[in-house]
Amino acid sequence: MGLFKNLNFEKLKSGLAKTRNKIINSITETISGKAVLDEKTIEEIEEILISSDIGFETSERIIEKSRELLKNDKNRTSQNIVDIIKKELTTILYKENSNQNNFDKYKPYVILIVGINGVGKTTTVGKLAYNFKKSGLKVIVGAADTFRAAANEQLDIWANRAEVQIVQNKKSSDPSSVVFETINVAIKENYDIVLIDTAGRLHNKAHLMEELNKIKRVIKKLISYAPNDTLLVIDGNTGQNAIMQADEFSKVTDLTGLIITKLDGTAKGGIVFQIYDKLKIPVKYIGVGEGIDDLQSFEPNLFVNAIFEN
Ligand SMILES: Nc1nc2c(ncn2[C@@H]2O[C@H](COP(=O)(O)OP(=O)(O)OP(=O)(O)O)[C@@H](O)[C@H]2O)c(=O)[nH]1
Ligand SMILES: [Mg+2]
Repeated sequence: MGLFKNLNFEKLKSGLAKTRNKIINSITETISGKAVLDEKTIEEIEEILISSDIGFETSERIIEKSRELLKNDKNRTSQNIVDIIKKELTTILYKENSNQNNFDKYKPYVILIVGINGVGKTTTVGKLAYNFKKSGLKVIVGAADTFRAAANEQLDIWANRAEVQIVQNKKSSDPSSVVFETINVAIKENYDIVLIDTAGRLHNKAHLMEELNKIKRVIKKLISYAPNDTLLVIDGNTGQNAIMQADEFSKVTDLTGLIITKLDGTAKGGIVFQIYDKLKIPVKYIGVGEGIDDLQSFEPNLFVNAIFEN
């Protein structure tokens, strides 16, 4: 059973165009024509990094590191500083790179998708289902968003597009009962992957957060090792607030990874570095468009290259 890897460098590059423009093009403009970098230029670069949502502390550290390495004038060339920034950003992403899934060890492999309202959970479930199906796996999705009336219909459309099975219970207002049914079908009918879509919930609403734990308990009752993954979906446009969302969800449930969506529409893609640096939770997938094929596996090197390469 193979882990799906959806990687398309050109699509990633075009998806990250706004972020690239914000980070690298600004830096390139600042240093262009300067054979040797003075202190003022380095400070300007620091400001660019901070304003790209990489985060204050992370940016400070990168600049400190740069200063250290650029001690003598011979090294203070424009290309050198770009190389250093690139290397530092890559290192941040590799520090927490536990992007190993054991899809082949667990059957069914259960993935619970959580997050606040409107971040792209349902869309991402559709995209994931499509990718897993395409890589030859038997996929079932559970419509556990019983909160919004149109949620069932929306997931149904995605399940059709991805050509996978869906379990929904239009009469029940209890997400746990839909989850129970989905897992049961998955066990009986030998599914490889179970994807559970949940309702958007604000992290400061205690009863909604508690509901997540109930869903998890129900899953565990049927399959003791599951859920294998609890993935928090974050809208890439969110900026600083993304850190808070991840913090709050972590308090009530063990997150195994993040999915950052809508990176195509934002210049704030630098948030991925801040998230890694502060939260130490790996990013598993990123969304770079609304289409079914617009979810990519997160590969640190590729991500950094897509931002740096013109
Ligand atoms: N541009 C872009 N749009 C996206 C991406 N992912 C999701 N969207 C859009 O974001 C909007 C919300 O997506 P949903 O999947 O409904 O979000 P949700 O988290 O399920 O929303 P609730 O269930 O209401 O909490 C839709 O218009 C999606 O098309 C992405 O990677 N890029
Ligand atoms: Mg939804």
